[in-house]
Amino acid sequence: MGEKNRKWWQNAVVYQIYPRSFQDSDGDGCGDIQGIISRLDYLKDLGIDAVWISPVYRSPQDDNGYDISDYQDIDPMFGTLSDMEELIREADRRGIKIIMDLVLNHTSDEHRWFHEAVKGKDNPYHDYYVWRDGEEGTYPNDMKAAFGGPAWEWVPELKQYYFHQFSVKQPDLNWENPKVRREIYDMILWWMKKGVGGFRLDVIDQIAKEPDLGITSNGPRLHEFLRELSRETFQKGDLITVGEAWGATPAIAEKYSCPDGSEFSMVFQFEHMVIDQQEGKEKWDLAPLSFVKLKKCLEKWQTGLYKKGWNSLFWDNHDLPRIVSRWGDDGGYRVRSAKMLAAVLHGMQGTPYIYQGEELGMTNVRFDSIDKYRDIETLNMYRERLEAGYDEKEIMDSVYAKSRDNARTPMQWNSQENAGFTTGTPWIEVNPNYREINAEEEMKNPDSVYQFYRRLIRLRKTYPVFADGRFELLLPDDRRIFAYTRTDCDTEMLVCANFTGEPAACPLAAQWEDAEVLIHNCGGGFGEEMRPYEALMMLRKRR
Ligand code: TEU
Repeated sequence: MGEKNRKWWQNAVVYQIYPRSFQDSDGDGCGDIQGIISRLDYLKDLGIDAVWISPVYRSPQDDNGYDISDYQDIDPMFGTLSDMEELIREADRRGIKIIMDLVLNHTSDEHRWFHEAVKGKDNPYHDYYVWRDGEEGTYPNDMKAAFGGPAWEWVPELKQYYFHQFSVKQPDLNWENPKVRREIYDMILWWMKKGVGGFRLDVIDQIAKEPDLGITSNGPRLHEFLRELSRETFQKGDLITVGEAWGATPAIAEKYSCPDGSEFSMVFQFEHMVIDQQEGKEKWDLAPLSFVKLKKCLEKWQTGLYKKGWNSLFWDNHDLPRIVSRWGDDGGYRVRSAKMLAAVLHGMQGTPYIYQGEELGMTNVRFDSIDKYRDIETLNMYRERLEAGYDEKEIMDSVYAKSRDNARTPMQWNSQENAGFTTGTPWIEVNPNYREINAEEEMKNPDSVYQFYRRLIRLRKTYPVFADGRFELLLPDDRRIFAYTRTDCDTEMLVCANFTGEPAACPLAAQWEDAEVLIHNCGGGFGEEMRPYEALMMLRKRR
């Protein structure tokens, strides 16, 4: 692609903030916008270019802000609109862009539009949502909501059901209605005027649903809607846009991330994130990670989008368990395995996303009681599975492995009370390991996970091969080693990692004897046997 044609976001590293768990500034136990502002220098030090902030709009917080009741206001728990403007300004001063989270598939049932919509079938806002006539107790069909229960909710006054893919308090918007689309575009333009640098689009592949056909994602009109959305809004600026698309394949992602800019910059795909669950079942139905499958999946995405689209690179977000607990070792090899996972991810082609605390090697949490959990998805699953006769211990094992709250415990800033997150009572308990794992400690320690991420970010900015190089998977069937090369016109880079806690034979060292080591997560050289979780990156001129 070459430096000239590269878009700014193809060289960028993005950091995700889950605002309620990042930094509290006023002692109410919930993170807020002033808290984020107070930590901008930390983000600057890390070296990231943009921050994606999970929703801070006005919301009853049924799904922690993914249920929006006013897109053009800030929820008082996070601050005010003027705090938001200050954040955009202060971030800009440090060369950091702010990416807002757009939830366009649904609103809160407390949104003004929905209040109007339930007033009557002839209300102008009625058709903003998805309705079906019917009788109480007989659902239009058997579709289920993502957070449990039927996807239909009865409104007795209207003798109609409304459709909701998520909680009952998240009614789906009707994208077939051009007025809905216009309202959304105007709202986005309003945020663009405020200087935001981009958008993350929540469950965007589910907007073009066809409930009568049982279709949720990838509906027939999806890309038509997306191209209109992009033309009317994003293309009027130089933004980074990333759609959340659980249902994407590389062929679909080619459309989303087409270099002509007709849709988005890129999407989050999740194929590599469901490899440790039983096929065709729910994420709670645990299965061991198939490592070879993981490598081949990532290879498919790396080669599939090469020169045709663009990948996002991530292990973690606010919906996923912590990667070091999931595929690394959060015990004795925590530091080394967290670095290994970082190296494997950051060496690939695409825009890397770091989820708050990942750069510290933060781990999953194991609360001793379900009462300490807060997430609607976790709590609903717990209740449903208990009723269905599952063993409590088995349910808790699923919670420990996959609950979204694993990622939502407060950011660990220092070893003081509540990890420096709040002076009040945190909305969810802090992970007790904050005394060992925290930012203050890691910023001082040259061998910390934090310093490793910092160096990875700098490497990406130094060597064009990170952005441009062609990906080739080596040793595809090896059950321990994750190795690949990235090659551009004059450079060759090798990323080689032992993905396991056992020593692993690796035939590559001899071929790379003359190369320069860019980064290495343990002492000593690159040998025929890799140590547990050892990882390194090497670079050489092409012969
Ligand atoms: O998540 C989309 C989504 O499909 C999730 O329900 C996902 O399946 C689940 O979290 C996996 O455990 C997005 C947001 O990222 C999530 O936080 C919201 O709850 C959801 O949309 C609804 O807006």
